[in-house]
Amino acid sequence: IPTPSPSDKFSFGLWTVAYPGRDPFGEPTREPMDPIYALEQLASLGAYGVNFHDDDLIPFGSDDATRDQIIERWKKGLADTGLVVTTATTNLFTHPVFKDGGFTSNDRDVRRFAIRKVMRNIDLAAELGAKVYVCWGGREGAESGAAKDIQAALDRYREAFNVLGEFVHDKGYDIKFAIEPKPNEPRGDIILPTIGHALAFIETLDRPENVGVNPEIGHEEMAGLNAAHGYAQAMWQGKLFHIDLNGQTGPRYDQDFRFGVGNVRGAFWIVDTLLAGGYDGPVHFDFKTPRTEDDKGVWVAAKACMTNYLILREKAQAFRADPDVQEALAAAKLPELSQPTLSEGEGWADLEAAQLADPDALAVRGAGFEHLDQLALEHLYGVR
Ligand code: 3MF
Ligand code: MG
Ligand code: MG
Ligand code: MG
Repeated sequence: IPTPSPSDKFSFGLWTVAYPGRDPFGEPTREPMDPIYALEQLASLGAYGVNFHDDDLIPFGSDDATRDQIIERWKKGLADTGLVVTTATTNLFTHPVFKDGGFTSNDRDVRRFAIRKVMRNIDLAAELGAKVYVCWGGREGAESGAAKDIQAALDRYREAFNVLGEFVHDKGYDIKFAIEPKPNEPRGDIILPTIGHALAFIETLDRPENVGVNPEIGHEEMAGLNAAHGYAQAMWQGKLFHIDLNGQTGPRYDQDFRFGVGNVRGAFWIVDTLLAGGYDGPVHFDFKTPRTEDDKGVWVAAKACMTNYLILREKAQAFRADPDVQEALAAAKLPELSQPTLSEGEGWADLEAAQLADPDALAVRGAGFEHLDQLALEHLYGVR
């Protein structure tokens, strides 16, 4: 069984391991977790980095002196454990003030408060060396049609990112933003529900080059989408700034299982896609340990996220290196897909004049995809 090490660049949200097991139907089943204890445990398991919401570390409403004390203690914990702050983010969803959203609340005072809250935590993120600032707009949305003017809300969403982009630029911070799409939960419908919506939105911003996406496997699968395809398009557009890996079994509530469970086959293709695309950012997990587990179970689950990634990484590499697979890829014309459809120097007029292959003859050719996929499954099932 492979062992995680910091060179694998595994990172965890503080909120993931510290999740105490509260759900919409039940009280927490675990005690609140000391953030320093979380750092120590993560480091001992071989993790590389951490990611946190402002409120994960500094309770909402803390006075400045308390805040400073907490930050000093956190910095010491980081230095002692060697963990890196890869990413930071803002909680714009827990406090009741955000019940109708942060950046897109109908209430202008709430929007002003939300942007300020983000600015304050970006200052801290920069101080701690985070390179990516994640924005999950979980409360940006609606339960009913007239409640939200979506075009006006998108104007305000854009305004918020433009102001924050200006802020980061003026302060000279080396920080990029990553928008995390999600289709629903906690709102009935969330704005920027998928990777595609987010990518299109980003192009409307003042500084689109500074904004990418942080797609979560579970969120895409909640929408019935192929998460690996979404990751691939985000990389193709140079926008995969960060990732949230976890497990989900189909379109239902946001399960946040540990990575590698749920849609196992989907997880295999995610890892293969990340390797193929050369993703080199933190390999970040956003999971929740089920509330049936005690503290020991939390660390079993956290470690398993990393172990499962390493297992799938080995399998994806073995799949790509297998001569039978290479033969099957060629038979399935994968290399041909990388050839431009028109030849060098050819234009539409040449195509119009060209002698084409007979479509009926083309139509009878088998694609060979079943053989190829069976080889992948045999690697995944561990018999190759
Ligand atoms: C909710 C999420 C969030 C985001 C986090 C990062 C609380 O479904 O996935 O976790 O990942 O806010 O910004
Ligand atoms: Mg999530
Ligand atoms: Mg989730
Ligand atoms: Mg997430």
